[in-house]
Amino acid sequence: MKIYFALISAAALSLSACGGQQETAAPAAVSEAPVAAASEAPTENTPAEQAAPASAGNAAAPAEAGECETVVNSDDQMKFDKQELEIKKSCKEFKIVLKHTGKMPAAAMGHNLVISKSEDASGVVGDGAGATAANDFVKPGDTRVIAHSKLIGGGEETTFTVDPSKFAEGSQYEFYCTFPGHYGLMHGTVKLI
Ligand SMILES: [Cu+2]
Repeated sequence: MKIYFALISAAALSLSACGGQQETAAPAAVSEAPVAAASEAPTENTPAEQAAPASAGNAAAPAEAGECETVVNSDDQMKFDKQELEIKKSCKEFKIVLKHTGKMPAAAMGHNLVISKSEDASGVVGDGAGATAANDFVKPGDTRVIAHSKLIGGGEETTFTVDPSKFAEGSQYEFYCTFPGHYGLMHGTVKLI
């Protein structure tokens, strides 16, 4: 019996010794892995980082024509600084930068810029109020909307683009803010030039 116990305890010792070796071996293997991954990662990223600015530069060059871009300011007094927004029809896409020069947050004095036919404005504004701030006060998928910006608060700005081919000859277009209660002071005419 003594021999039997001795064998068992010897087996147990060798098992625990074995487990101990594995435990000490495992962290060594793990600590090697991140080093290998980290040393590989930069060599993979470097070519991608070099390629990105080159392609961005090429794409930005033709779109940088100043005639296809305008800035509209809005403020804490619930006003746009333009009563008329000129959009050049010959532009492939027309960029509009909306700035909020005030200090009030979007929840209290948020502004957006929405463009539609004049006859559709009241419907877009009405449905926009129900769409809530989470949807920038524009009903999702509203086909009456030619283009619209995000809702912004004081100190923020946002840029969006308009496709000039979406404006039909002979129709009247407006731009306005759909934040509830703002349309009365915040609307103007879109003039296609
Ligand atoms: Cu507004």
